[in-house]
Amino acid sequence: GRLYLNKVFHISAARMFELLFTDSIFIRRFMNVRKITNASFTPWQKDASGNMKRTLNYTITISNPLIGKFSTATEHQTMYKESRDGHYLVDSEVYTHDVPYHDYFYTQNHYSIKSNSKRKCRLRVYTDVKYKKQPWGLIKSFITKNSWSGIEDYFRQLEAELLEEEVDINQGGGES
Ligand code: YK8
Repeated sequence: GRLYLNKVFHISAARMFELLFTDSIFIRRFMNVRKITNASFTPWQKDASGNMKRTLNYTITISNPLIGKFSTATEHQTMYKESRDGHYLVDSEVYTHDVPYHDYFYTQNHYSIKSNSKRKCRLRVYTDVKYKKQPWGLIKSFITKNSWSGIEDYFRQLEAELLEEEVDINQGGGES
């Protein structure tokens, strides 16, 4: 896997969780910026093992004309039951349904939001491209290369938007 984001924000851990993993104004706006449309979220629900799960469906806009312009995607998120106020652990699996070779791979993201102090947290995101079946070598490197660049771009922008949100939160009368 690769570490795409590893940064301390002047945002509490609970607030960070809310921004990223609830139907927040922030995430709605971020999806708009990324041209992610038709988003629907199921509510968090406890599964048999005590973890929390939810599913997101959306349409992503792709800038690469070789791949196509849009793809529907499904994201399965699991928040581990070990998560509590100070430390949230969320895994997500993203399946893109309409890109070439979509039945060969998916993306796994590990999010860690760890409280640093009352008003600070560290956000880490690890990502891995996983293969359900082994494609021909050239195809595999094509998938991997295209995935990394798309993922890198996404998390670079997420970091930038979070930095703006951080300014807003810390100017806005300190209700963070
Ligand atoms: C989530 C990883 C791969 C995929 C894409 C696939 C190209 C396939 C190339 C062919 C389009 C929001 C990505 C970037 C779409 C977006 C996904 C996002 C950013 C020719 C073989 C969607 C995080 C996420 C994870 C994986 C990303 C896909 O919250 O290149």
